[in-house]
Amino acid sequence: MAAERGKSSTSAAAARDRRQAEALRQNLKKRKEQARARADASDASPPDVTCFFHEPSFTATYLVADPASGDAAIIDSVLDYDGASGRTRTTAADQVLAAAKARDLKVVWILETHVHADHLSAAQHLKRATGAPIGIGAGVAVVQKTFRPLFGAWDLIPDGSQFDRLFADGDRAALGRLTIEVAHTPGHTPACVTYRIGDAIFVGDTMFMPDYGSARCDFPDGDPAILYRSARRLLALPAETRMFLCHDYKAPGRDRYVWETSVGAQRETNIHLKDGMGEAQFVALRRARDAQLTMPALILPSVQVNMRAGRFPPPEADGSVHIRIPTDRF
Ligand SMILES: N[C@@H](CCC(=O)N[C@@H](CS)C(=O)NCC(=O)O)C(=O)O
Ligand SMILES: [Fe+2]
Repeated sequence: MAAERGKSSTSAAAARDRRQAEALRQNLKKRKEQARARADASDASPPDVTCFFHEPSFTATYLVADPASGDAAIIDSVLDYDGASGRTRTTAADQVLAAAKARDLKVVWILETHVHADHLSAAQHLKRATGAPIGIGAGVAVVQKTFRPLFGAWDLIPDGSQFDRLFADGDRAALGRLTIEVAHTPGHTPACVTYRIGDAIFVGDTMFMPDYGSARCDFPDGDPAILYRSARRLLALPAETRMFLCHDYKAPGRDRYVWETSVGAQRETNIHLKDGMGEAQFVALRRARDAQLTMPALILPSVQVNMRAGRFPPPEADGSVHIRIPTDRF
């Protein structure tokens, strides 16, 4: 009898232990969910966004700051480059650095939305000046594999290791008290990403202003059907989400550059991607437009530098640095 009682009280104790362990697990899970909700709520505080528009390449560079901490990110910087002379300057990038300094901001991220094909990135200059890491989408390795043989870039290991951080879809990074959330938004290139910071999204070359439409999809591994799906994903965000573009080319009839719009405005009026535009219609439209476009003036210098995280090809024995232009390849 006594032995029986002992056995049943042991199994009762085991059951109690299990219940307690389960309660602890549930408690921990709830606390994690609450912490995540708090982090998301703090993201509601809008970041300060300043645009620096580089007219020679029609590029919008952004200085994005967390007002609470003073931490900042620079998205899609430009290194001035004169194709005729091969001369580089850091004028545009220095303006961004000066603005950060004047506002006592600490640059903690240098971000690229993609391997740009129309301007050189100033990421290396910014990194030397700030010590901040350079981030890009993890798909950059695909771009490197494609272009390595085309540029004879045999020094380049095509694994993205030239960058400090490779972002996969859904990755998060801190910007002071704000969170940078990364979405893989391919179509223009296979490696394109969008950065969401608070109520703002930096969409790179996906959509352009509502009156201009969308980015071209005729680069290697570009695909209009894939761009359409990336765009629909962005357009599922709240209508009031501020949307910052990487370029503006002034649509016909517009006489000033604009680089900011909203999810709601795009859904209502984007000439390629407003609500109701189907995938097949978009693909046909995009293909027709791409057939008329010439190569960006700086595509050959840009891609070989930008896929190296803004570094130039290695110097020759005498220290001189050369950009390589393949003949009769493109
Ligand atoms: N004319 C510009 C064109 C640059 C260009 O092709 N930009 C791409 C983004 S990297 C694009 O999507 N352009 C759309 C268009 O020109 O309609 C140049 O030569 O730099
Ligand atoms: Fe682009």
